[in-house]
Amino acid sequence: MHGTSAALPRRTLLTALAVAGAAGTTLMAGGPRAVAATGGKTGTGGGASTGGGGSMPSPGKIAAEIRDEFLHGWNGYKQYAWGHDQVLPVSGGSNEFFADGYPVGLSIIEALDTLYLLGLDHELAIAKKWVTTELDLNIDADFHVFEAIIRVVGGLISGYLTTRDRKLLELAVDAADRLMPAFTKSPTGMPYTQCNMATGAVSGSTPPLAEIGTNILEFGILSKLTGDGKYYAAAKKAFRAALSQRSEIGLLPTYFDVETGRPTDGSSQAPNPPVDSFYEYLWGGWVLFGDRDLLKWWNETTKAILKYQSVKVGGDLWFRQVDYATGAETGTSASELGSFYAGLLGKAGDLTAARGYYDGWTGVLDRYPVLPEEIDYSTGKVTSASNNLRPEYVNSSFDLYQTTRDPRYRATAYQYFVGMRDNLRVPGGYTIANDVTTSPMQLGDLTQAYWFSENMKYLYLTFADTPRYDYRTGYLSTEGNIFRGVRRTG
Ligand code: DMJ
Repeated sequence: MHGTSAALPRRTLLTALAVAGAAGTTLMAGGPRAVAATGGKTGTGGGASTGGGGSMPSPGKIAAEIRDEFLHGWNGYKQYAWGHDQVLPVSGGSNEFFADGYPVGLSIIEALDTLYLLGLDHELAIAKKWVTTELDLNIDADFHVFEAIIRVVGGLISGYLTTRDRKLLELAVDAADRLMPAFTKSPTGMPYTQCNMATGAVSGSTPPLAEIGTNILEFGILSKLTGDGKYYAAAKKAFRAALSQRSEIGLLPTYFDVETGRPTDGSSQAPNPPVDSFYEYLWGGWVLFGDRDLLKWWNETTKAILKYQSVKVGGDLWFRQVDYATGAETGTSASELGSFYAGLLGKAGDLTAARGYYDGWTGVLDRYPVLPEEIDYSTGKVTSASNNLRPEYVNSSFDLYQTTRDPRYRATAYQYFVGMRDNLRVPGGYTIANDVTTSPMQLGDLTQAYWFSENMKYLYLTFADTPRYDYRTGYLSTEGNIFRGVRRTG
């Protein structure tokens, strides 16, 4: 059933569907939901029911299971790929994420703060030693600016915040300084997509929104830690340049020419990639830095997205693609990467929309225990059947559990964990899947480096009650890096 076109069962209550706040109605088929599938409306103390109808261990026991599974993946990386960017856990090989032949130990950088939060201090010492003695970013190769900021700069910052080893901060500053030409050489301040880490040569002049705006958390923290405002100023200038291009109805398109500042397409794809974290960082920047411009931009753009793009399907909420100038529908696809947006909406106070969107994705999880990369929410069909070990759904589970303490978010996070463990665990760690619609699933051969920073951290923090994290004030980046809420006790 590769790329299955088998329509998902229709809900009995699939009737009138309203485009929230916009005129007109559209008929959509909702994803399926086994009755009581989110099951977590029960408590999570010993033996609560799960989405799959089984029983759920206590939170402490689940946290211990998650920690063990993290170690399983970590040990696979150590055995087969130490010092390389990513492990191929099936074949026992490795690959580099940024540039062939130029490893930066990306999985180690991504794991640093997770190792701290999970209390794996011996492993943290080994990881930190490798980074502080081996990592040299003077690399004559093009790095993807967005990825390098969220993964390398962000991983080094959270590594510093959890260990207080100043060498990690120095490395974070070094990485950011090597990437700064992408911003400073741009006539508009919107960053180029690629930057040579040794020479500062830039290329790639039409980035999407996510690549323009997903940097103010990393750069803002660096400005705070170094006292040099240039990082924050560069990030905010990029935001301002993009936001100046909003249409009269308040929406943004997806791609921009950094040299003219003008859009190169006309479709608003929020909250899907490649715009997703642009909006996440408006909200996060307000929370972390109290910048009222960012709050205003968040409020204005979110209002427009909800008005023109949200679509009610039964009790669920989805987001359609629209012409950014007119609001006319251009597509009905939903990327798993967009599922983080439920948690973001919840954190920002719109729990109705957050629940509706989360419930939509939970319906897909009930059908496919490992989420497919993309569906068409209007038909329920899977349009991309692979899974890249994605963390976004459980990112939302974590955020919504922190926000509401509703046990159903723990139950569905456990459902996600069990689905991943039952299907993507291999002797060398955890792997991506080529097709989640087959049984058994067709597996690929890669542990994404972000698995060490995101999936297992969101899961662990959802169930553990670690004294190392301040659950009240904590804030994680789009890559799951801890930027606020580190507690140095315990
Ligand atoms: C991660 O690098 C980050 O979560 C990013 O925001 C989106 N893509 C991956 C995970 O899917």
